[in-house]
Amino acid sequence: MSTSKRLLLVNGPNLNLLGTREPDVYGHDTLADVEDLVAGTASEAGLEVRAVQSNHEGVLIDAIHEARNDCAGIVINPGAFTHTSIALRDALLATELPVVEVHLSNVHRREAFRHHSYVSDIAEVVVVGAGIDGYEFATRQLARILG
Ligand code: CA2
Repeated sequence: MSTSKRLLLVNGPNLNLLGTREPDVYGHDTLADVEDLVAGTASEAGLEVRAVQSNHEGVLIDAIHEARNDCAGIVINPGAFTHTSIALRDALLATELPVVEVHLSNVHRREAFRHHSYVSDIAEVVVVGAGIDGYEFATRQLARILG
């Protein structure tokens, strides 16, 4: 049985398309690149990673609920659910786990509807606009929080 701590990496809707469309906004890296980067960064800090991406709100909520049992914290890019989902927020709160929110783009430089996040005020750290590097920073921040 492994004794190392695990983090849950959550990527929301449409992030499975990373690297295939809109490279000017989201870059050329793929979701697999993101997951590899987080796994490598977490490993340096002695953490394991479980990664989930879904286009379905309920699937993400179920994965967050499961994290209560065996994860120490959550790195999440909720995609567009950032701006719409009280249900996702409630699920994150219910875990009582530290949350780090990350966005590839600088949402504050985009449309007004992207300026509000249902997650930011319950997150320990929020990272925006750093592209895929933001996931590395987010992972390091979660590792720091977990001590
Ligand atoms: O900047 C981010 O990381 C976002 O969470 C990305 C979401 C967007 O709705 C948020 O406002 C900000 C959209 C993800 C869509 O990802 C795509 C990737 C490649 C091609 C098309 C969409």
